[in-house]
Amino acid sequence: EGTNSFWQERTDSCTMAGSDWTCDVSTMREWESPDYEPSLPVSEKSNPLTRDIDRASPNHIVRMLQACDSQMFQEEEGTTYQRLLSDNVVITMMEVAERVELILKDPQDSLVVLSGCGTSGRLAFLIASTFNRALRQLKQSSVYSYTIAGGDRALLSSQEAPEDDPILGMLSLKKVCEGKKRVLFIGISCGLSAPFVAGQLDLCLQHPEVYTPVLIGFNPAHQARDEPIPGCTFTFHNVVERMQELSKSQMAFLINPSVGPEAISGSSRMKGGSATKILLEVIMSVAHAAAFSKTPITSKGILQHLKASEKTLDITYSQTEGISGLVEAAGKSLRCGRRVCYLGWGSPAVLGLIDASECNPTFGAAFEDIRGFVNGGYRELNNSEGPLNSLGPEFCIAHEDFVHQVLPSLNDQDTVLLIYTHSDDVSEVMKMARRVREKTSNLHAVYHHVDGDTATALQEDINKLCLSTLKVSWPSSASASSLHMQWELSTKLVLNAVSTGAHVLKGKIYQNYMIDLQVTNSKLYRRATRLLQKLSGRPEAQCEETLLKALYRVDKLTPDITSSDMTAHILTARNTTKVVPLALVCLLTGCSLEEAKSHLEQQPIVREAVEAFLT
Ligand code: S6P
Repeated sequence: EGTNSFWQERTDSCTMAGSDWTCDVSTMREWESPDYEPSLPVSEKSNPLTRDIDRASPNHIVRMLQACDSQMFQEEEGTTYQRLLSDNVVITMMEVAERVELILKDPQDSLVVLSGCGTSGRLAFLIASTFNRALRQLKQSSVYSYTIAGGDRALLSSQEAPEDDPILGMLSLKKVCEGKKRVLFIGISCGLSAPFVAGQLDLCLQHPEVYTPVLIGFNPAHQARDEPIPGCTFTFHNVVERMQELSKSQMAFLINPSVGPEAISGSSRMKGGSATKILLEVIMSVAHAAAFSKTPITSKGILQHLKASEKTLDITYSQTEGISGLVEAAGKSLRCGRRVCYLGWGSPAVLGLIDASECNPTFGAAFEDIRGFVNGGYRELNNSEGPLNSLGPEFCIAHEDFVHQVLPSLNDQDTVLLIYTHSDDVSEVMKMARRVREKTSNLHAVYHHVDGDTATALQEDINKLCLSTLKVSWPSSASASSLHMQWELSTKLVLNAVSTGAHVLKGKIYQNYMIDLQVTNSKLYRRATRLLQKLSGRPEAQCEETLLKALYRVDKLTPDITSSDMTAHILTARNTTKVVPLALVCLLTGCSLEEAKSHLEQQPIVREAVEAFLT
């Protein structure tokens, strides 16, 4: 009965698709109530704003994402959660910036290491690269380094398993810090959950004479993950508690504002990633200004930078129509099994690589579905392990690779998106636009320029070749470096909207949950079990059992399976598909795995498969 009323509820809310979507203040703040999904940390809660995103139009999808993103900058109300603009957060940002400044002024034997898993690691890389480049321009030596779970291949592809490995984290940190006497370690884990980062923080706590640990995440400290880590005596939560104690004497720092639940539940690549980028860029920018242009680090300065990021959101989302058009085009391509390509120039292009790489773990997409390419390939990326082409086609990221691997097979059903700025070589963009146009008319552009800059004849020609151009104008008063960071954040928001929206339109999302998630690490395994519980209303034990049956493709669990640990299950999950949708169909209908499978083959959109089965 529970099941039926659940599906009934879904049908009732269909009307929303035809109505105009608006959001009121109470929906914006609903997640903050202590009664709202109390067992879940903020980063895993479902966002009330996007409950019906699965049935929304492209325009509504974009407006929902805008509303979700704007939650990042909501003021603190009451004492439930500290926010990005809260005093405590700003003060800790100042303290960390002062530590960075010290290292910048005396870089000998010192290092600032940024680290994380998945998107958090990719942003660690991006930010380390940006500020090392700034140092090179000032003829200063580099002080930034990064580690990412799974190494550089994880910059471009999903490597979810190393996230569970605290020893790997610890060893990779030791390796980059060899010979250093002073290290400021910045660990990023949006959910305060990744064992890889916990292992690194633990190393720092054990060697305070060298390491000062900083943790960036978006849950309150008490919501840090408290699940035992195999082979370790500590949990993430223990590490956070130790850091809290040390933070009183500024021997450790915790920056963990809440930014509200993600638009797609748990998809921390979105707000988690954006907030990481904003926080760290503000910290590094004010530290650089203090070290090299004698601008003291003040809370006012930090707040000004944060407000500038909020403005970046406003400027980007003032183009709702244009972004919706891109979402629609990309959605159409994915729905008919065709592809979306981001072809970019300069650092915004790297955001294209990152966005594309996240579609596999987030939506179970194939690497061909959404791909990113950057002009200059690995030369532009400048990652520490160098070119990775030999690892396979998904690691081929240069425009030449696009021309050889993808261009010949393109047609009008594929969407190609050019991403460039007024500081790029527009004749190069034109050349590429012409080549693409020979194969598909479905060509679009995202173009960043500064106010007052008039379009050249060449730019007009590019616009004519494109079906649509999203022209984003930025204030000419901004410095070159802050302009680049704004372009990057803006590109991130647009592309996150495109890839998320397109997968929503493809039918990959149920309410605001990704059902077809891959169960390739412990966080995702727990999320999958919880999702099955929520959607089927069945007890946890039954849901986990059904999950395992779907994962091992058996109708009865063998003693071998039941006696294996989660690590073994996760390894098996790497080679199986549709695990959670199959389990859900079995749970809701009581059918066998074979029946569920044939059902999903006929109707790959899970919601419709189950609805068809029930009626
Ligand atoms: C999430 C993304 C994941 C996460 C990774 C790290 O959208 O696909 O790869 O970035 O799991 O998460 P966290 O919470 O440690 O930053």
